[in-house]
Amino acid sequence: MTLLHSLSARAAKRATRWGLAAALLVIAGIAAAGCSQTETPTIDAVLLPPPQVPPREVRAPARVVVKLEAVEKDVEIAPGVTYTTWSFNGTVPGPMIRVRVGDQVEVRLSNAASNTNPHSIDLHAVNGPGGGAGATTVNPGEQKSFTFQAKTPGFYTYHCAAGTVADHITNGMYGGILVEGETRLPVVEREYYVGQSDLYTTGDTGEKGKQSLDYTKLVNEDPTYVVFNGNTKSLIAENALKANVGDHVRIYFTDGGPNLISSFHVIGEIFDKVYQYGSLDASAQINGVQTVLVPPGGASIVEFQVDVPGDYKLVDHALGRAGKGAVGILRVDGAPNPAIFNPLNAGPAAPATATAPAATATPAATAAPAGSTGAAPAAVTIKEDLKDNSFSAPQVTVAAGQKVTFTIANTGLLPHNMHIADAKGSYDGAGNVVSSPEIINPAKTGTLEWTAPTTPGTYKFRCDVHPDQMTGTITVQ
Ligand SMILES: [Cu+2]
Repeated sequence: MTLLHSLSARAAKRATRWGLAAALLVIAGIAAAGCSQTETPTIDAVLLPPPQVPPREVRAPARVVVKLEAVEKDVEIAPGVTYTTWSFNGTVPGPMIRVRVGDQVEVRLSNAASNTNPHSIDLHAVNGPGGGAGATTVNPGEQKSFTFQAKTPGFYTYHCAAGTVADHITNGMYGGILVEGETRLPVVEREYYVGQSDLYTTGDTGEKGKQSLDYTKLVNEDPTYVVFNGNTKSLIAENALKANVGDHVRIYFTDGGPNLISSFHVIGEIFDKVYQYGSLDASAQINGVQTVLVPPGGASIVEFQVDVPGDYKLVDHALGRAGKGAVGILRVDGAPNPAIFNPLNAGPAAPATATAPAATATPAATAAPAGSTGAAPAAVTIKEDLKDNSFSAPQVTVAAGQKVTFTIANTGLLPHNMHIADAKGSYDGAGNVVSSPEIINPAKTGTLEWTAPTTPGTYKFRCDVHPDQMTGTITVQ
């Protein structure tokens, strides 16, 4: 209307020059040109891979085009474990969609001809049959679309509703859509998007190689993996979420399921505000919450300010699931804040990266000095605890030619392993040795047999799950 008014005003000015009849012709021409199209702009939804959140926009209602593609591809869901995921736009969860109340949302779903299954989308933000599933059921090679009006503010799940539905969701076809109200959510320093889902593979947890869907486990609700953002590594090590001390963090959390209710918790934080069930109605907002329940096909928005630096774990507080992958990290950088948190038993202030004292192997009393008699030194056993995320003995000293057995206990909440590089420092080359089992789940133990080379030198080891944080060296004397 604004455009029409201003053009009309200009036309009226011209009327004083050209005469009323000419002005009326100009106005009629504007009306015939279809002014309503210029009133409601068409924009493409910004779609980003998780954990990214589309940018906050303050704008009038628009026609928002959401371009989604069903993707079927093999990905790694845990170290060394591959699985054929089905997804929206190639990520699990699919991209977060951000619209506002009053938008006409046009959802376009295409299914590549190279795919093998029909797919569809049911958005819980829709008022209409199937949430759009019927209107978007596409066979390989097809594209379909529908529009809906975003009516009720909130953060909602979307998912594929083809097949037996549960199989399409567990394979990765779910995501979240935010419908903001007239009043936008306040600006915060950090916004993240996290989805939880449960996977059911033919092999056991951690079993290497290509895995496929186990329908019996699926219907018995006996998951092999419970993960954030599609795999066990999405939010740990170099993929950790980041914030600085003082930041307000908002997490849009959706539970795709298909089966498990999430007890979402951030260890060491209290949610300052929770939008229960993802509702943006004022009545749904509660303050000071430790753990939120998020049902499959549901969502929540949590907000908290971080006061103290360190690593904060994102978990489903049904903590048996941590061993199945449901762990993420929020890494907070900044100055210590002893008024809020002050570890009194830590002794004098130490750098955050201080390592544990070197563990020196204690060989059998009769061990001969290496090289003195030509006899190999006696075998030794060295204990390594895997913590989140460090080795209890990051520096080890052994004799040349010595046989070493590492006994390894995972005392943390995350899966870890121990992997010794070869003489050239390679974790792939000849002579590298990895623990058995290759991935040691929380509360589990493993071993690693290694014979020190006869040449003195330094040998690297690491955890393959946390290669940047969990490292150590073996000095061979
Ligand atoms: Cu599907």
